[in-house]
Amino acid sequence: MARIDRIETRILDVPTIRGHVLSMTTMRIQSIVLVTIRFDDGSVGTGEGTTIGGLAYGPESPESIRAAIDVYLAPLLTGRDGDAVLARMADVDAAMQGNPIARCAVEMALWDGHARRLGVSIAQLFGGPVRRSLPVAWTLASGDTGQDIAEAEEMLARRRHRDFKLKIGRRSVEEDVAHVAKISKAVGARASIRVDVNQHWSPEEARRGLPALEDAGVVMAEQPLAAKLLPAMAALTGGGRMAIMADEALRGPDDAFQVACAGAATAFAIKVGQSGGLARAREVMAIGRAAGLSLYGGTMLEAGICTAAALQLFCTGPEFAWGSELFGPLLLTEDILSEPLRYEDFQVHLPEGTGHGVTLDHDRVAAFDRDRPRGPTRLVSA
Ligand code: MUC
Ligand code: MG
Repeated sequence: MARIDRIETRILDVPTIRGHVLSMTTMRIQSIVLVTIRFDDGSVGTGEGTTIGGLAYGPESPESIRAAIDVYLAPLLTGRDGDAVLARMADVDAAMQGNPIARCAVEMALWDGHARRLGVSIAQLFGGPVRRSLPVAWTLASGDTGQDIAEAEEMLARRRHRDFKLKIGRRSVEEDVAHVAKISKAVGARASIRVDVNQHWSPEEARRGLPALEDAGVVMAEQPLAAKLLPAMAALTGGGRMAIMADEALRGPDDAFQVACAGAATAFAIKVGQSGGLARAREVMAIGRAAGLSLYGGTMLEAGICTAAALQLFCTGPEFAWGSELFGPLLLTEDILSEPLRYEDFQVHLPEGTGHGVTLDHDRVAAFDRDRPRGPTRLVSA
């Protein structure tokens, strides 16, 4: 048995390679909460909890994720058996409501430590991979149509991505449709075009926007309406040919069951953080599959640790008909892994090795640590 000796957290602020324009925020940095669990046999597990745009995307922020772990979960779990991952998460559930990303970060570090002690990968803990790679989409969200087209061309030429997700919902429906149509026309049959509205349309806007997007060649729309509008989402799902994907509506298996029963999606974006951990994400996958829905490996634009852990899980699951968008590390100016994940031939490849299969570059982690020691502040006199 390996007892949990210490749980440490830190927040890294890593710049993005360009502004990432979503309907609710423009990201210029990504704040990553890293969790290190040290066990009494000397082994270590690493987890990551990441959200988008502070509190703009969802109810957890980097600071709340860190506080939930430091103040509540670390004292609760310290001294307990770290190999009994599900038992530890039952302890967490008895003490904490909500906070799915904080829950996920701790669970991920426990799976990682457990798998490394056994000398296996997280995928092997979940029954073993059924595939070694997943197609990986890229989000075109510079805020400028011309720049998005240039970026798409570059990704196609490098054979890195041929599925593009366009972030819309900030401008008028008509402006967004014109933007999407230009990009879709430019790439033609060489790429698949999807959109993500991030809950920003009303049902009426969606009824105008979706047919126009369909005419422009868009094949899938992610979370066009607010997460709570399940009946209206169901009407959209039944109303057109385009696939309708649930994202923000899926905060774990209970929500997945409600969305599936309401017929409020044809596809599920599976996110490990939003689901509350890997085990719960697997349950979301099972509910989606049981309801006859297609799956997509989603992201909260996480860095390498969470991206690798999600990939470990997704590679054990049923077919992901929509592939994945596990590109988070590529949006950052610097990778925090000692060996980056491999993106080749339009796929992201499962790393070899134990645990989540990746390791941190500790120098880079220290360089981006929000609390890193800084040089003396120069006081400027008035
Ligand atoms: C989302 O809502 O899907 C995933 C890719 C991206 O660009 O933003 C995220 C969040
Ligand atoms: Mg989304």
